[in-house]
Amino acid sequence: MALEQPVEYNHLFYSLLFVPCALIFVVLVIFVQGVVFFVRLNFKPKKTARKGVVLLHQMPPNGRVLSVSPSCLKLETYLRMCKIPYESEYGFRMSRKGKVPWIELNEKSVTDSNFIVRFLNDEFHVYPDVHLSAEEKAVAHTMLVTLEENTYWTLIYYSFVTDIADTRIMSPFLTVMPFPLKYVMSWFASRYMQNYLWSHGIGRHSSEDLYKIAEEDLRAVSQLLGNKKFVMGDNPCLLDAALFGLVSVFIWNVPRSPQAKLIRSQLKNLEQHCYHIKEEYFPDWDQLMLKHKQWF
Ligand SMILES: N[C@@H](CCC(=O)N[C@@H](CS)C(=O)NCC(=O)O)C(=O)O
Repeated sequence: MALEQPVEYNHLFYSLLFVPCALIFVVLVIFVQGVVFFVRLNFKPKKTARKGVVLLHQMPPNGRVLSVSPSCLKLETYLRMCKIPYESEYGFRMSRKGKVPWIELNEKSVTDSNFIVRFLNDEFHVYPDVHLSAEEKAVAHTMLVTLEENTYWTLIYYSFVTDIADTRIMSPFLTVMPFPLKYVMSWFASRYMQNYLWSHGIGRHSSEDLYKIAEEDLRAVSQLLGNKKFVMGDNPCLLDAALFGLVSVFIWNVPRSPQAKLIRSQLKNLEQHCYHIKEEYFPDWDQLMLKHKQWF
């Protein structure tokens, strides 16, 4: 005669079985969500570049800024400053160097905003820094490199280490992801960026020291700008585009960051400069943000 198992053993058995089954189910759901998401992302119809018109591949707007990427914003500002005809292709198709922005023009593709600027200067015979003296060019170049290769990484630190919860809300990449994929991907994004920060070196400092570095950079550029309309005088140059790209992302995209708080409280000329550039070159800023809200 078969012995019947006590009822509580059956319960325990099913409860223990439930945990791995639920885990396998969640992993499967995330996997399927990931496959569907990345297939949709890659096969999205792509605009074709028109002859003589720059096709600018860049990150999409997110309702706070026209692009969450300072280098994309810088490049778009430069295109407008120099009146170069262009169209934007929003998305996450990265260049062969694995970054945005990149451009296509007359069957050529160029990557990295600074290489793109050099290429387009020659193609369209526009030289945004032509009015600067040799010494001013040296100062502008040094400041641009400081912002892009140093201060920029403090933005990445804030967005992907200090306040990843806000990044899940504002990143145009993460916001369009379904739950729970969004949480898994934001964890990976944070790890990925922490590796970048570590390799750069800036990620090895304490957050207090790192935000101090940001403060020193921002104070220096604020000092250089002073009461002038543009950083190097009455006329804009590439540095103004780069400064706008970075400061606008700080103050409008991550307003809770220490950098944004510093700008708004003590370095008001940087905020002013931002409004200035926006008014002068982006009268359609709000319309563009609205129009491309549903980029995915
Ligand atoms: N030096 C490059 C920097 C571009 C850059 O860092 N792009 C970021 C967005 S702001 C990017 O594509 N990140 C993706 C990644 O590094 O995987 C330029 O000026 O174009």
